[in-house]
Amino acid sequence: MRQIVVIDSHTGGEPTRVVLEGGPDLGTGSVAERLQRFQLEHDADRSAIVKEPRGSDVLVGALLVEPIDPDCVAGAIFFNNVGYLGMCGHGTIGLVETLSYLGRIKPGLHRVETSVGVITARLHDDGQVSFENVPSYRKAQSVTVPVEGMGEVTGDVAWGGNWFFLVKDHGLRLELDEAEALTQATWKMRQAINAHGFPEVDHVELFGPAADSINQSRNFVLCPGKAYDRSPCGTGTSAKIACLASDGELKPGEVWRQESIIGSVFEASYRLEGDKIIPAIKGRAYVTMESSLIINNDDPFSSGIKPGTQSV
Ligand code: PYC
Repeated sequence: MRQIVVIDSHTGGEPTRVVLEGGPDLGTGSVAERLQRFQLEHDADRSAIVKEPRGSDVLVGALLVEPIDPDCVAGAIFFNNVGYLGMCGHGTIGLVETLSYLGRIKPGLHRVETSVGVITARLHDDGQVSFENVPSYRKAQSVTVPVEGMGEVTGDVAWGGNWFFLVKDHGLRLELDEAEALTQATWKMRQAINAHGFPEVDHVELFGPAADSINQSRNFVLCPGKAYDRSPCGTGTSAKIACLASDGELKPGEVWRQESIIGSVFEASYRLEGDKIIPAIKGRAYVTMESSLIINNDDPFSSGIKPGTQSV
């Protein structure tokens, strides 16, 4: 019998489970090397921590690891119901809120080591969290792909810490009561973009008009394991910022308010470092639960419900 100590939070509705104690021992090395070890030797723990019956398809895990860089407050490996994430924006905000809840950090700047680079986050006095993401960029503009049952769909392929296919013209209504139809449509778009030269894309992001006129846009984001992001998606908003900057539609320092499918909002902007676009994302997380996961070897679902029996 093992216990894994976790703290759950949500950022704009999207849950994060930070693993404090009892997770796998990944030894030493860079966060990217330890992520590989997690994947190769301890993947059952990923599954036990985030999947049913202890979690759900929408939950993102963040395993706290010792950072190599002594200036970093923590290292973090992000993961979900089907694998590992290079970076996770809502998860970073949830992690900073969790460290603050634990009394490990105070308002100010904090550096976090991820598998794709060091992220600088600020805990604000009012509890909001902002972070500067990894350099983000558009890889391909206006890629047209044939999508089953939808005809041709055109979008951009961009990196914001994860890979996205970003689509503006889709003819779909971005409302929560359409979540099932939006999931099916974006899943087909993902298959189409993967089959047409972009196998790396594992998130699809649809854009439409904001419900609240103080925001610039609303999105729907399909995550790799077929769950949709309840938040506006930090890495997805970074990818969007990279496209807007490349199109000359957003100047450095100008604010873009991105609304999610449930109406939660991230404030985004960017600065230039040479020719690199460095997005900054601001949002708020709330701690929802402190608990210990019990992993009992007699439990047939001690490692979560396996593919084939899961809901995706
Ligand atoms: O906020 O970057 C994000 C994210 C990725 C997947 C779910 N949320």
